Amino acid sequence: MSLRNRFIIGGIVGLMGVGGYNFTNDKERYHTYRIPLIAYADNGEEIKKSSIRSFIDEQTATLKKKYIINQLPEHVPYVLIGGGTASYYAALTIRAYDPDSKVLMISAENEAPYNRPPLSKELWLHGTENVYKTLEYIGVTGKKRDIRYESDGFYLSPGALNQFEHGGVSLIRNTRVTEIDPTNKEVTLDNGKKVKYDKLLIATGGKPKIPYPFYSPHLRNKVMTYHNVSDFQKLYRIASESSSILIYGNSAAASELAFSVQSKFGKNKLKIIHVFPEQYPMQETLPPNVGEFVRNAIAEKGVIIESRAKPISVDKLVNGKVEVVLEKDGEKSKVIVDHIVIAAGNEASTKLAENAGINVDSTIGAIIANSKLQTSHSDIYAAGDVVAYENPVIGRQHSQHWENAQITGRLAGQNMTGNVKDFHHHSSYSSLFGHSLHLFGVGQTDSSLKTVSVFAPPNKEEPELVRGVVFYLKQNKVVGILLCNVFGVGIEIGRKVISDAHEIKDFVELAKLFDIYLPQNDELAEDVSADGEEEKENRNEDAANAIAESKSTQKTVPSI
Ligand SMILES: Cc1cc2nc3c(=O)[nH]c(=O)nc-3n(C[C@H](O)[C@H](O)[C@H](O)COP(=O)(O)OP(=O)(O)OC[C@H]3O[C@@H](n4cnc5c(N)ncnc54)[C@H](O)[C@@H]3O)c2cc1C
Ligand SMILES: *[C@@H]1O[C@H](CO)[C@@H](O)[C@H](O)[C@H]1NC(C)=O
Ligand SMILES: CC(=O)N[C@H]1CO[C@H](CO)[C@@H](O)[C@@H]1O
Repeated sequence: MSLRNRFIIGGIVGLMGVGGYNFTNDKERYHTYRIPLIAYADNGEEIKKSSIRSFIDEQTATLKKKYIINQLPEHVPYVLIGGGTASYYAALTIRAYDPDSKVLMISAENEAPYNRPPLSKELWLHGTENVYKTLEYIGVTGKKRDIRYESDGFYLSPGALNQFEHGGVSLIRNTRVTEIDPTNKEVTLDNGKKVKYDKLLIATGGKPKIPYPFYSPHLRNKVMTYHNVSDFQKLYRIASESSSILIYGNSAAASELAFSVQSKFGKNKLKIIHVFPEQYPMQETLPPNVGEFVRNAIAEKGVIIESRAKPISVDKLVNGKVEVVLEKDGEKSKVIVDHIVIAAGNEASTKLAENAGINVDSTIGAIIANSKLQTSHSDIYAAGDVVAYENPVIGRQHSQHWENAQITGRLAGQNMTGNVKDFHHHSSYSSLFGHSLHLFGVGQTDSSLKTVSVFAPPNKEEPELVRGVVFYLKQNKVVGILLCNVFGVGIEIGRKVISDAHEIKDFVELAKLFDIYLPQNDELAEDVSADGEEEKENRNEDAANAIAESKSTQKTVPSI
């Protein structure tokens, strides 16, 4: 490597050091970086401007990989396997319930989490000019939409995870989890690295099924499945160059693809042949009449539909085409095409779980979870296409749909945070008695405990309005707090006081944390009027406060 190249790489490293290690944001970083750069290759030749970008991309990718691997924390509280819809919504929900949490997503895919359904619809039908690269389409509202859930900047690099006090979501791409060790609570990645977790989510989705006779190594570059962005890009290229494609399978995605690809490239010379052994499209989910609607819609676009057709054999021909022998109503026929796309449903990716001893339902082919999405191992959850969970009403449920992935992802995420933070232990409640008494309790508000009360003195104008705080104690540590007519952030402060678990000597000082002293102006009036009461008069500010400990001691609180 020449000195000059080393300089360039040094520059990249330097830049990486500055911005909080947020490599995933490097698209933006290039804009600031590109300006004065002249790049030289090893042979000393200048690299032309247009190729600088790819040169840097290449160098960065190598560094990035190395750096990310080195930066991988040894332990991350929440580890999510998979970079699909279920995993994404679990990450969001974990962050919502446990705001400072650190979440690590490990995804076998190149792309950050994205919305899969448009891959067989919108991207073909309403894709923008460079949809192949941008993955953008025009939505129903006429606005440009991107299938990705978040821009790259949303995700922290794994190294940054431990540097940010308030945590975040980190994404490792192009990386598979190869093993789960539930005993040591650790996962192994395909690069050999290991990460420990407190809570683990398996959201590995499914793999496309390849039925006989299409599964054969010698057909590999002629037969493709269809599941992800790279498949979309591959098929887009193939469809733009081919004159015939056979789509095999009777899934919704198969019918959609036949319709969409024919719509997009039918005006070229492309002909789609849609083959399936059933009577009508999407027979597994649709009644016959609706199935016929689908058939008509696809046929109208010019797709040739071969229903009740069973593939017998597939062979590669010398001219690069493939020959498929079909059997239909007892008769054999040959179809010769440029390419074959299989869209015959998915098989859930349960292997990882199975190898870890997690219960899997082998008839359904899915990980078994309870109604909380918890697997047979209490710290391991599962969501999305990969899980069959107990639905209290309908029993064990296995769905391979987007909304199910979203909902189970959210539920699993929420449940995973269940016991993580003290914050959540101190549940709060409120009790209202008209406008005169609003009680808010947090923690253990049990009257058999010793209590200390700090109340504002009675107000002449409103003798009945009490305002104060009660501390519930165990060994002089506050375990519960009751707020009387104290509004605002009092409950949050209460939670903090309980979590801190300090031994308290001066309850008067402690009480000053709460808003129990009457305000100077209209503050209270605003508070209360929000609850329907109009209080505009000034109040008596002399805080000759009284404190009453349950076992008799009386103290006087200084005025404020
Ligand atoms: C073309 C197409 C069209 C669709 N259209 C619709 C539709 O219109 N309506 C609908 O409801 N549903 C539709 N679906 C189904 C829907 O997309 C899925 O139900 C949903 O994506 C499931 O989400 P998931 O997160 O469970 O799994 P996936 O989205 O499959 O994500 C799983 C992720 O895990 C990763 N992974 C797997 N194993 C590992 C490992 N060992 N280590 C690391 N990562 C791993 C995968 O790479 C992937 O990123 C469609 C699916 C496809 C393919
Ligand atoms: C996309 O899915 C195909 C199977 O349809 C698989 O072979 C390929 O590895 C996947 N690519 C990525 C980037 O996940
Ligand atoms: C927060 C939450 O829902 N936690 C639950 C997670 O699942 C276990 C097992 O069902 C429950 O005990 C928790 O209450």
